[in-house]
Amino acid sequence: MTTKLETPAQIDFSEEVSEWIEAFDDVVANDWENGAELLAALRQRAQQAGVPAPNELTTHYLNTIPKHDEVPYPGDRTLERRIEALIRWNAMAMVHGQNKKDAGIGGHISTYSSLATLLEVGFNHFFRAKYGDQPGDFIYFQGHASPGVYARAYLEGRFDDERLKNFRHELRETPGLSSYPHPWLMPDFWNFPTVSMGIGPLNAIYQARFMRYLEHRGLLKPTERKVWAFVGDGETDEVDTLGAISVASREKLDNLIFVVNCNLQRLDGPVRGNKRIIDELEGMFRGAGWNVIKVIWGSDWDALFERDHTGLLLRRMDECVDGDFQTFKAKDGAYLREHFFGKYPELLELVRDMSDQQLERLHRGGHDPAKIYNAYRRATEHKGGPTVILAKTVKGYGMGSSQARNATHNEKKMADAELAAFVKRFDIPIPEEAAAHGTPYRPSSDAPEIQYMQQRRQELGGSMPKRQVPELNFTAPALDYFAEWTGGSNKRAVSTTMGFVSILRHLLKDPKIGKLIVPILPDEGRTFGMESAIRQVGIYAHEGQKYNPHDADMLLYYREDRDGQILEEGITEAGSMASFTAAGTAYVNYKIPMVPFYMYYSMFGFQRVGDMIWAFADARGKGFLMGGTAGRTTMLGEGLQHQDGHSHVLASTVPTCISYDPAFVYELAVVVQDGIRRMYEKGEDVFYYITMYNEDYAMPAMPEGAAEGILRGLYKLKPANGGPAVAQLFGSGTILNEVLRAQEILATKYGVHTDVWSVTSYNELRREALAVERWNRLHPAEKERQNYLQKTLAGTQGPIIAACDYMKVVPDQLSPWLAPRLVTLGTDGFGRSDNREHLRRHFEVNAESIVGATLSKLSREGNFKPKQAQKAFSELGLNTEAEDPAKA
Ligand SMILES: Cc1ncc(C[n+]2csc(CCOP(=O)(O)OP(=O)(O)O)c2C)c(N)n1
Ligand SMILES: [Mg+2]
Repeated sequence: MTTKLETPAQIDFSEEVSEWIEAFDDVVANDWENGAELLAALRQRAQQAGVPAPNELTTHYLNTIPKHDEVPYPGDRTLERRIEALIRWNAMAMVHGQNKKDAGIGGHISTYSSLATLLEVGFNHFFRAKYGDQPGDFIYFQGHASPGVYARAYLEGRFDDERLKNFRHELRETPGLSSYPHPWLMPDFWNFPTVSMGIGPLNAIYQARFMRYLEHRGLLKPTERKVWAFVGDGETDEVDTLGAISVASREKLDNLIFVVNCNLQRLDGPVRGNKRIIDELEGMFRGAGWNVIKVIWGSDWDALFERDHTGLLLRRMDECVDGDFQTFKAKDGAYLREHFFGKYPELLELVRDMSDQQLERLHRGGHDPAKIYNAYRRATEHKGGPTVILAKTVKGYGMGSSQARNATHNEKKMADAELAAFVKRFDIPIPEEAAAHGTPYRPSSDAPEIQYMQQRRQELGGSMPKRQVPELNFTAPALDYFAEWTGGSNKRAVSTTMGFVSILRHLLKDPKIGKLIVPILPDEGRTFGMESAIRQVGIYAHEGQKYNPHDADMLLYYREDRDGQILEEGITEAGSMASFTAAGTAYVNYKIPMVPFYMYYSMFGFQRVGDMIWAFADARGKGFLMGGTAGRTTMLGEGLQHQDGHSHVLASTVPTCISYDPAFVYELAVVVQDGIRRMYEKGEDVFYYITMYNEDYAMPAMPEGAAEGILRGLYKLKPANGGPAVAQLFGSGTILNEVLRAQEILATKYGVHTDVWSVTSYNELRREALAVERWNRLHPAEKERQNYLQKTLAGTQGPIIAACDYMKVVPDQLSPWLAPRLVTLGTDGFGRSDNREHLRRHFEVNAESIVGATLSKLSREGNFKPKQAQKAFSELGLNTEAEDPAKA
């Protein structure tokens, strides 16, 4: 590209400096790359000479692409303007119409009104629905702009009027349109949930990275596919939005494009009233190594810049803060003349020939298709790293008196007069009366604008967004494939974590599905004993291993590889969750059924990235969350912040999350096998949460016929020996060992015989029981059905003492069907640093406490002498007057 600056430098340089500038201009005119080289050389020289030459991260408040570098707009501007106007109207009509007939149903107009042109240029010229037989670009839409996306789909003929009218009325006869992008609710339409701010951009980064991972591992054909993330400027306040931007540059993700819709406002007010958000973001993204393209001013400003030979116009812009810019758009042209141009007489002179109306219509870059097109073009052609486009827009653009007002975000209804004005301004051929009711309007399918938009989409591969799940063609390994783990550890003391890692390594070696397994770690691999897997399949590193690892001469050295299989994310649970999301939705996005296993400290899972897990479920993600170092008393020594006693409570809140708390490796193997089968062979939209412990003990072999009970959540592990059982003991996770010890003590010391049950999932037992209960409630005239719990426990005697390493509320979930038999022991309260023995005594989940609880309950029921029960507490070394651990 050669460039000749035709305008003189718009700054008052001294004569001497002007000469230098002229020389520089000549160099640039010859070849801009020489210009860049010269500048770099000058900087280096300045540094040698001790002349301060700091790297500037922000540039003037100008478009990054100068006018003379622009290419002409390839589309039909008239037809595209028409299409955009129709979409604007229908987006507004659907929100307005709903609120008119159902006040308070809500919806957002102003986000889309600022975003419309940014999306339309993409839809007409960039967003590809496929690359040959390969899936197309991925678009993360700003969630609150969904009405605009629906309105376009409506014009494309993808929805009928009824569906549009049922926006936010999903429970009516015609399925309505969901408020925001939710694949769960519209599984053939939306791909990516984005409405919880910050989650979209974060997931987009890791999506782009996962795309490269698949390519480098030879699982995906490299294409020009892009990940586009449309982000609100207010949304950049979320740590999730900016927290991982350095990942994108480090990984050289030139398949990633962020478009920040800088309408300068969030919900309550300006994003940066006293500063400029575009400058701030420019500095941050450039500092992080991104290619930054600012799209600030529309083409009509170009003429003013060309005529301004003093540099004053630029100076005036650099003087204003966002609060000013917002006010300029909330007021009229006369105000702009007086308060913006009016500051300098030369600027007033500059716009002397323009009417107030013309001034009012001076566009911002984010509303100018030509500027946007050029930015997108540059972004898609940019190599070596990610691009961010900072597009300046107006919130509530075209919405009359609501435009750029602080209250505009919540604008759902407009006054009849404003609607009429809108229809007139955008030339929508519907009567005023219909406009006031928010009537949708769609020209006939042979209208030139509709033909044009259809043709554009056809050329780009079809409509978007669109979600299509392929046939997975996946055969899960049968249970006997896991015989090594269902057969027990042969008296060797191992943990469920160790058992899992060896299962994982086995899966990784599988000739069929091995390559589909994605182990994900947030710097905890060694804690889980993953060194051998690191050596076995390597850590994914897009540049390979450029250094000689210090442990290269050891068997289990730290191996990084371009086609490494492990995603070692470093210390970022949010980033790891984003990788898990990309991998767990690859079955639909890339049509490759990847099976992710994300291993992490269970304490830093649901409570740390719970919202991302919710979005993962919404996206119909599949895979295994493996909560390691689980249990409030099993994770010894670490104390209050590490000891997890509630992740199962949180797991139960996610409808598609199936959770298990296995005690033995065979239980875990059965769950993993069934999980792979259900998710990938049967295609169920569920995912798994499995807790793993780091306590070593001998793993028994799986009892005959236990598999079904393991999966349903309960099976009898060890029946009473020496007499009929007078009580039932429930145990799960590592605490099952305490329960087994309690069974022994009760029998030998107190002559009390009990059955021991392994409860692998209280959450699943409850769900099944609730479903049966619902059926019974809805069918009072039919024979009452029994749930699995009732059927399994039928005929058992005595109280049920349930102990686990989780909060009591976990087993308490079964109270509706087990009360008054049920007594629960759990780990309510903050963690403590100590060893397991002391922790279990403190939380009253050790064998002795279980014995005490059993005798106490039996005595309350008249089946054991109360005084003897009381005595037992002291015999067992239990302090009955200790502080309640739930409050300690
Ligand atoms: C995590 C989260 N917090 C709060 C909200 C509520 N909320 C919805 S829109 C919005 C303002 C968005 O402002 P911005 O990102 O600038 O988008 P704009 O509508 O201006 O394009 C807020 C706070 C949300 N959706 N998600
Ligand atoms: Mg905003």
